[in-house]
Amino acid sequence: MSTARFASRDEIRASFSRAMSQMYQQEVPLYGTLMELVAETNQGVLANQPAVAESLQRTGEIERLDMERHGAIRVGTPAELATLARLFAVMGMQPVGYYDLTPAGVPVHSTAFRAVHEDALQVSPFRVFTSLLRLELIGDAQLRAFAEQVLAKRSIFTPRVLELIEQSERDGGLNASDAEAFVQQALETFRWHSTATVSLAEYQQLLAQHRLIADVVAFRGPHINHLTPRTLDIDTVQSGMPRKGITPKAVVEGPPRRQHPILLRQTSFKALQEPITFVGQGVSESGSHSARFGEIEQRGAALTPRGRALYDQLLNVARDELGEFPNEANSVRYAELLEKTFKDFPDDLDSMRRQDLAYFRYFPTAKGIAAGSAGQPAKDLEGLIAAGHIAFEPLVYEDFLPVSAAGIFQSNLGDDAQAHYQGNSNREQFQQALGRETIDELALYADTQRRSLQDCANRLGLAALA
Ligand code: OOG
Ligand code: NI
Repeated sequence: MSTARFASRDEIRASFSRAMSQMYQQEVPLYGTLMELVAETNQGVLANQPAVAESLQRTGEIERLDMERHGAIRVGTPAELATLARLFAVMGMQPVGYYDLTPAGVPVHSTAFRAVHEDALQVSPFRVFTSLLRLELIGDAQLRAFAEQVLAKRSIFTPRVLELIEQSERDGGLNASDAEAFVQQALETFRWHSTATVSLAEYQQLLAQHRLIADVVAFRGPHINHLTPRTLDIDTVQSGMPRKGITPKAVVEGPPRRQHPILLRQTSFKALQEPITFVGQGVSESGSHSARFGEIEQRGAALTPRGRALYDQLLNVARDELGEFPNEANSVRYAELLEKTFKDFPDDLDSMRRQDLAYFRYFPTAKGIAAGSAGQPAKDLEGLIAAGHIAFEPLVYEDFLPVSAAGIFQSNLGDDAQAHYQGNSNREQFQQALGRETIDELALYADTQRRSLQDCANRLGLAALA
């Protein structure tokens, strides 16, 4: 019998996330600068806001704060997406959610690969926002055929990583040294290539169709286009960027600043122009390409379907009233409109919980545990909360927001990228390419909440808690 011990998938993911961060810091020094600014800001918040520090302590999130990040890639074919799903699965990352970006003029649909269980997220919350180019939306049939042909020729995975994926699938995991090799090999898929696979003229044709199409088709692989650390105060980072020589995008995406943050707020700095060698018929031509940028995020409470509906509604009201895309010129007014409309979203945890707007994690308090099963003053959740035997903290939103993602894409693709696509949302087609269904993110939060209630019941000596 085999006594092989497998490396934990969560540890492989943590190690991959560290390796990615190191690679990106070397490749894009401005990302390192951004990391410094985020670390300084987070330290300031922890020192000055004891309540925030306490809450992070209680949920254990303080441990994951420094390793918290997400990245993004864009792939060209269903086969590439399907193999990526298998590669991410080795690290315990599943496709969660479906995001259609075509209404915003970006010809992709996407999912986020991430860990799904709270214990796994605790070890490493690393996520990768992964987009599949919708080639069928390229209007020019000749160019579409060209793009298909170029993509068909490339292999974005090293032969060794393909072997290791198969081995992990066959054996049920990888041992420590194979896991290490896997991380090094997997990294290659996400590396930047300063040499394109097409000529400058071909690149320009692709670019004229859509900047994103050029970004996916003209290169050997799906370079990671940004990595995003998590900050506890995005407004301070946003206003601190210029001091560090970083130019932020005009507005912070997502909800306004609140006492109790919800969902996700994001901002980024513009993509860099980087030198590229294009290869034509026996000639090399110099040019440039812009794809890579830096982003920061502040994560808040995961919302229930009801909370999410309210968020979407209020965001729409603010955007309708603004009457145009948020930009440099209207950014102050946009912030005011958000502030005003979101007054209708309760900003205290008790209301958010009672009105079923957010998901929570429940904890037995020391007092509750000390009371033991005989000493519980109530058998229901509300009674136990009132008695101080159970406390709660909102669950962190682990996912993305389509309107925000579109804003991040747009700010990095340039304003000339506002295209209009007829194609409709096509989750079916995406799942077919992926080779499996995407997971419903709301079900995951509900599961975590339920498990925390069961844990409270167990530790307070009660059968169950509704
Ligand atoms: C992805 C943009 C979306 C986010 O955080 O919402 C994104 C991309 O540009 O490929 O990263
Ligand atoms: Ni991002």
